[in-house]
Amino acid sequence: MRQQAILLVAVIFAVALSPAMAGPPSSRRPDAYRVVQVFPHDPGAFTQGLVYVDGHLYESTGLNGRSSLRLVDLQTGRVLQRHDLPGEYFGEGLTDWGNDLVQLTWKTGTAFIYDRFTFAVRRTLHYPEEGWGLTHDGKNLILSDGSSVLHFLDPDTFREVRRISVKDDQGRPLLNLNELEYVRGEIYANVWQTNWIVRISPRTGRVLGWIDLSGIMDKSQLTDPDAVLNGIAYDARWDRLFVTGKLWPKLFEIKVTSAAKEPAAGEKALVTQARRRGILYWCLTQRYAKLRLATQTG
Ligand SMILES: [Ca+2]
Repeated sequence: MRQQAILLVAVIFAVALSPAMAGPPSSRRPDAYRVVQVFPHDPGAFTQGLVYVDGHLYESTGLNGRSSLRLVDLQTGRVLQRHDLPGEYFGEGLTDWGNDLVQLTWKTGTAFIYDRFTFAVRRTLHYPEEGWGLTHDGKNLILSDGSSVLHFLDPDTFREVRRISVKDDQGRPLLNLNELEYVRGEIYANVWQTNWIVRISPRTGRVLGWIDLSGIMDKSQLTDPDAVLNGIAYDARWDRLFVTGKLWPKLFEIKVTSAAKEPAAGEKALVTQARRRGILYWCLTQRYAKLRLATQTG
């Protein structure tokens, strides 16, 4: 009997702590969105990083021997400027920092710092994790490593300043956080091998909402199993959000039109609790009124 009880507790713990990959990343309804414009995108670009700065679209591509840093013409998808990485490097996340661009590599622990205009390598920095996605909040660089952890780094040294663990609303770690973008005070992250972008609180790591982009790209145009959603860029000046995928022939400007209306499970419980309290308060006031009436008439 005791063994059964221990087993039951172990199962409950295992379920509670299991990574959130089986279902959607939140019990909330996904945010609604609409496609504003569709642009061409190089179907040979294994997109690992995407960033829009001062009217310029920059892209980092991966795979050994095919990794590059690119300046891309948004309207035509044409590559206007390109720097190829040596074959031992697998390009990953990309962000701007002042007049620089910072590009991660996957397993080599090397970040390349480029002059944003000439693509000349100014210096290299090193980090202990795998490099997946990269963005910044104006103060720190924010790095994903394929786990549920986001690392906040000193942009000059890559020293870790703090970290957050991203959890779904069941408290389970949300793994495979990939390409990142800092958008109006939130971190947007692609979840690798899904059609989801999650919106994360930079302070707590809580998932604030999510966008389900299933169906945005006609999958009949994709042949490679690695051709998954990956690439978020934000034009802060004109409030435009761009998304694409690895080897996708299209890049989309989308507008997230509404946050989920459906309250989360926790919020539902609060509403129910408030309603119960309201009913209890109403009953007590009715009872009090009757007692007063009885006292006065008696
Ligand atoms: Ca990005």
